[in-house]
Amino acid sequence: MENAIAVGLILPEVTKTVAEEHLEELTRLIESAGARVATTLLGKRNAPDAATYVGKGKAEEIKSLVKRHDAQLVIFDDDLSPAQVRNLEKMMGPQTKVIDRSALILDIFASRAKTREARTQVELAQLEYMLPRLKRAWSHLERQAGSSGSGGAGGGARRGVGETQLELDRRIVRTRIARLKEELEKIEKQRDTQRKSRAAAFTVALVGYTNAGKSTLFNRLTQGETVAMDKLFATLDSKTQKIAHEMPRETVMVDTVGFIRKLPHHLVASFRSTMEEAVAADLVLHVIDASHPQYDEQREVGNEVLKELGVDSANVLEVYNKIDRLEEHFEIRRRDAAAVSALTGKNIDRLVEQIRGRERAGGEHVQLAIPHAESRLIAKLHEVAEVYEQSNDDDAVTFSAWVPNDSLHMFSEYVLSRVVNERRAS
Ligand SMILES: Nc1nc2c(ncn2[C@@H]2O[C@H](COP(=O)(O)OP(=O)(O)OP(=O)(O)O)[C@@H](O)[C@H]2O)c(=O)[nH]1
Ligand SMILES: [Mg+2]
Repeated sequence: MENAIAVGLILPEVTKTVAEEHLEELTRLIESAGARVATTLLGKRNAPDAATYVGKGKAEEIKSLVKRHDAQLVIFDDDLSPAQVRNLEKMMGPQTKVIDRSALILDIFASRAKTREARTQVELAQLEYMLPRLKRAWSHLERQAGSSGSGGAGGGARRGVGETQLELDRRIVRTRIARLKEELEKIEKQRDTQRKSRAAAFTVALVGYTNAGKSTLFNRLTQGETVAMDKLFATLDSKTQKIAHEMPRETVMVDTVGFIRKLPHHLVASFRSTMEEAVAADLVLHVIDASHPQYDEQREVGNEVLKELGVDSANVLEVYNKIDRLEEHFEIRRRDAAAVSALTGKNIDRLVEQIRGRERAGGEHVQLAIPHAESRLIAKLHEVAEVYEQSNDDDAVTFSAWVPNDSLHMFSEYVLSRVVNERRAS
């Protein structure tokens, strides 16, 4: 296992406590990546140093810590410029790698990515991160770009006249980036098709800070077996499963990748297609670890990402999780919120009731009689609604169905009666 030194900086805009907590999070990230944190170091400055980020004195201090702890990695809690990385690596010596928070997160994502979609997204983010930092030949990339796919514009390692090695490297990376983007577009189309096939179902997406308990809650509500771990970014792929409770409509849950503060910009962009699941959901459960000292900051990070993705806040329900860890009663100030323990199951029935309430508000249970001649409309009903019962009369088909509000107008002339406040019979 590699030894790492975690480095942070207290800048005027943050307090010492906050900086310490951020460094604590960095430590968890490093451990999640599979390295050991030998020691941490927190500097204090009015502004980052252009050459070394922490300043020359602190950099010397890091160097002696590297020696003392035999560290192979020095990891900074903020993004470093390519020049800062170069200067610091030169100081630390050839045995020590200097990386920043973004590179670390990209590493974790790369090691967790299992599906084609996640792998494509991570590779894209890595290349976008790498592009401005290229300085010498990337022979492994050359091989990748040359071997994947046939022909294509600029593919392979043909060097143009007067092109320097660096220009060539950049061209190879750009070509690969373009290909990955095409690939992602294809995957996104497939996802769209899958989503349309679930159009009649009510979809509930779980989003929130990493380690908040999304997968645990997913398992609790679906009786599924998604991996939940006390590790940051345990889940990378969104996963869908039917909810295991009785609902007015067919209801599916979607588990998604977690957020973290200062998430590398490229990563957010690359994981957009995965996160689209949250945007398309009828209801978004924003899971917050109420037992975390920074849960408020984590909630804010979640809100920012949701805003960036264009999720309507009216569709969001805040779920304060891990209340089993709290000694006092957890007071929720908002009405559209819940306080639960995904682990023990406390208040889960209440949460399910809240989800049900949202579902009920989103449509109506109606009895319909549609003439046989209206075969298109009947097909439409099967597409947008959940049909509970259906029977054939001489001149019409009668239905008992759940119809979402935005589709009701299509069927209004055939409504026989509305069923109020009755649970699904089956
Ligand atoms: N005490 C307690 N622990 C919980 C609860 N819910 C989840 N956990 C624990 O918190 C850790 C993270 O849970 P996950 O469900 O993997 O969290 P996640 O939000 O899916 O995390 P990522 O996939 O990494 O974003 C695990 O060790 C869970 O056992 C809870 O209600 N109470
Ligand atoms: Mg998870």
